[in-house]
Amino acid sequence: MTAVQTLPTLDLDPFDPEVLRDPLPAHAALRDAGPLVRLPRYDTYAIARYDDVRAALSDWQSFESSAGVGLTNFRTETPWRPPSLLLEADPPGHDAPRTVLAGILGPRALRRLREDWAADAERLVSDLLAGGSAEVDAVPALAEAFPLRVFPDAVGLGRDGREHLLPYGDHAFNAFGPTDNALVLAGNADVAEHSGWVGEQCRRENLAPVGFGADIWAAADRGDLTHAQAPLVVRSLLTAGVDTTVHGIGAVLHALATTPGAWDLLRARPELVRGAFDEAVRWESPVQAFFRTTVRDVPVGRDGAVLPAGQKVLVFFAAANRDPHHWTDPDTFDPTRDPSGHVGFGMGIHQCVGQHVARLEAESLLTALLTRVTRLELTGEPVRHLNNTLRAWASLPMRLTI
Ligand code: HEM
Ligand code: OVM
Repeated sequence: MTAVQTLPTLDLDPFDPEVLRDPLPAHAALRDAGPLVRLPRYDTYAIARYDDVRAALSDWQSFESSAGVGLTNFRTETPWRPPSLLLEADPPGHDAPRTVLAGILGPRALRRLREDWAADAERLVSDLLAGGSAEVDAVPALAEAFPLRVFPDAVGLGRDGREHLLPYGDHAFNAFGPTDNALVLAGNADVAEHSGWVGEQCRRENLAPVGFGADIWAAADRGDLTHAQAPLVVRSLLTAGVDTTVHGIGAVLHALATTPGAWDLLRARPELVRGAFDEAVRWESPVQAFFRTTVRDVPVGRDGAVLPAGQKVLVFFAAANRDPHHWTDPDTFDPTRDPSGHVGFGMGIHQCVGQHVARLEAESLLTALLTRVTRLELTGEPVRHLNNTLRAWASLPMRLTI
């Protein structure tokens, strides 16, 4: 059995701006070092190999989420906001909110949105192409514009204040990192304002009578949730449902613009669109990693490494999604690949409950673009947006040729 002291150790700060700018070498180093790696910088551990990431995500009994899935340990430190009833919860408390949201955001329930979102995407694209071929920054013009057009309406938010959504989510994802890190400190300045607005929108009287928000309150009326839980479940949608899809769509647009032949292939075979989005989620992993906390000593991998009880461990979805021991040519974005088994949406009891929403948004927008745009290409250097948890683009200068 490997003693704790002999665990492979890496002097690596996963939240350093240089690592966030290009995390792939750090992920490779973590995979190569062993199944379980000590990160003394934050007195924590990391799991980065595909099989071990899946094993940890499957074992919620040993790897809890209710101590927080960021670096902050809710047992000993105060969370920046009341914990999520989904993400930062374990069974049995996790069960009711999860069952409710899984119904509201499930494939059956989303069927009534499909036609509307297809029409919304066609309008967005035809406005962009009104003057013929167009040069745009695809981040604001497409990756942000489309989710911000359809998702707040689907939740049932009012018109005013929607500009709080992206910065609120961005801060929430930064806040999973170290609380004294520059990205978190910069976000702290405005967090009260964004948080205050988000909290207000979760109240029943501020939500439209039809939408995901109203559905959550109706679940409380049926007794599937308490009325005290309803606003926090709405808050989960507003926290997890915007930046994620913006950066997921940014990732697939970047992938399609930079992979030779990919756009032509999807134009010829539109049935590949859904798989191509999931492949982009694998390739980019818009949500890079979350922590778990051990509730007992847990063996990791096959060489006897043991993670002691009560420890934070960073579980790298992104590293698992490019593990060469599992994937052929992991660094290649291949729209014909079967990416099933990727952990870009997590796995196990916390696997993304909004994944069908994300896929429908991406499919709607890509389908509209593929109908009108014959060529998609970068016209300048793409610029990264740095976040402690998200892998994101700030700017994607592109030409859309009709
Ligand atoms: C959970 C990624 C879109 C709501 C998760 C998890 C991941 C993830 C990796 C697992 C967390 C864990 O294991 O601790 C993504 C990505 C998205 C996306 C990459 C877009 C491409 C969305 C959307 C919504 C959403 C659109 C809401 C409509 C949630 C919620 C959870 C979650 C509420 C917590 C589920 C639970 O703990 O049971 N997401 N997500 N996500 N996601 Fe997403
Ligand atoms: C939540 C939540 C769920 C997934 C991701 C996330 C900020 C938040 O339930 O609040 O990131």
